[in-house]
Amino acid sequence: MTTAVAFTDVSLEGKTLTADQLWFFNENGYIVLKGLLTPREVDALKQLRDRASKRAEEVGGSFRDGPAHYDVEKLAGDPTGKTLRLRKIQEVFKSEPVFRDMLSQDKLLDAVEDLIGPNIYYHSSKLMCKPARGGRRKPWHQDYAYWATMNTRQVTVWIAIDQATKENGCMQVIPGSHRRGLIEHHQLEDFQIDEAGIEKENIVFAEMEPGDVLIFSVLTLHASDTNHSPNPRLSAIIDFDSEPAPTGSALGSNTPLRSR
Ligand SMILES: O=C(O)CCC(=O)C(=O)O
Repeated sequence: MTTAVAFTDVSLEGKTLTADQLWFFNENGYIVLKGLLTPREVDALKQLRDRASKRAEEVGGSFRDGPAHYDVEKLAGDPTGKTLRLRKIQEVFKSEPVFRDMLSQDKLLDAVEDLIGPNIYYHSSKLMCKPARGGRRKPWHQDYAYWATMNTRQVTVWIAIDQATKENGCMQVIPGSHRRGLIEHHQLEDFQIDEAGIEKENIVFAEMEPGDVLIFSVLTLHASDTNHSPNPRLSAIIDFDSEPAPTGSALGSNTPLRSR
């Protein structure tokens, strides 16, 4: 059952970020906007996760819905080795209207416009479920490394749906790392940088409340730990481009969500 959500429940006043917020982003490569999504919107995304988890259970594993990928993982520490949990939905923007409507709202695009300019294109998206007790870690990386032929004027928008804490694997960022350019990535535990280069004292743990939004440059180094807590850590992720996708690109779009 799809829940109707009133997208007029705008909680952010004004269209654009303040001069202080823009300065902070330029300096640090990230910014946190508190309470951008309403509790009702947060709840609608939780219901999306619950519906998708049920579908994965019925299918008994990972499955596709058009261009979207519903990926399950084995529950860590489960002695039967058989318990599956929905890990993420890749390209969820293309399969779930609730996600698409919520993540292309003006209150989000207004902030994105301030960071990448008035032409905004959808690039890619995920619903990250990070299940309780074992949802896997994401090693240090820059998103740009995954699609390095594109313009670097892109941002990743990461929205906390559940509370994100150190214990359940909140996002971690290295302030100022977006100014280092693209760092070499290798296929190790994942596609990632050599983590010996991470200065632990510089890590900022982005602990967030449901509805808070973290926006970072696609060159900002980030990671998240395993979820050691008894609670899931649901988040919505969407990347926006300032230009149309190059011809033949698997990701991105040629139709702007917003243009001058
Ligand atoms: O949500 C997370 O834990 C990390 C996700 C991430 O960095 C990514 O998918 O590129």
